[in-house]
Amino acid sequence: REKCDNSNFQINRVQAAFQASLMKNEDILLKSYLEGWTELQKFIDALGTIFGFISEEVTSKIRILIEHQQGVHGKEYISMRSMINYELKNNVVNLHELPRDRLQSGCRTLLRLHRALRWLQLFLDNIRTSSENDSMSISCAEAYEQSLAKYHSWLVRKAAGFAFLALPARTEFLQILCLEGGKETKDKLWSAVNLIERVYNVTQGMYAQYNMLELP
Ligand code: 1PW
Repeated sequence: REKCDNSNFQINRVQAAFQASLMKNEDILLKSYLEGWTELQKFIDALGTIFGFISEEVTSKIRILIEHQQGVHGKEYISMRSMINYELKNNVVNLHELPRDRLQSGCRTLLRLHRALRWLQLFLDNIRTSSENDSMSISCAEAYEQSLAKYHSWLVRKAAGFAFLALPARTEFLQILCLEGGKETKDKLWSAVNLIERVYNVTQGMYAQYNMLELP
């Protein structure tokens, strides 16, 4: 049995970070958003080395955004809206073709995390409503089909499909994630899922407003 301490994934911390990321004016604080993702990454890492390519992809996207935040224009990367305004005004965003710059735009990078966040939201919700004999592989695959899969190439979809097959049965799965199966866990998942959905909707609204939902 896994030892669960402060270094493990904690759904409470996901909830706290995304809560803190919601600003008053329909905007998202990037620092807290990335903290939420860092905690979600512990979730992904707990699932084993076969999820390594997914974890690395998340690391690389988070790193790009942090690099922008620490760069000379860092103060423009405080919130999602300030980032979008800055990058659009200064032609940082490539609207028509795949970026060739070493440091890709914050906008297209965050859009990838945003799409993946829907997957996690749906998967966490599937975990919440699951019962004893439900397959976590199927829960995960269903969430993926409903969200991120449509943005991925055939090869990535295949690789993801193989990784999902390696997910353990529910009891072990919950232990690995340091989640008890009871009502308390379900309540925590419920509030985290709701918060993620609110953050997702604010982000989605902003990208729609700036017509950037399809950024290459
Ligand atoms: C079971 C846990 C579920 C957590 C899923 C959250 C992370 C999803 C990351 C999937 C990564 C798959 C491999 C990379 C794909 C990239 O091509 C793709 N990135 C994402 C995050 O979808 C698109 O990024 P790109 O190639 O346009 O820079």
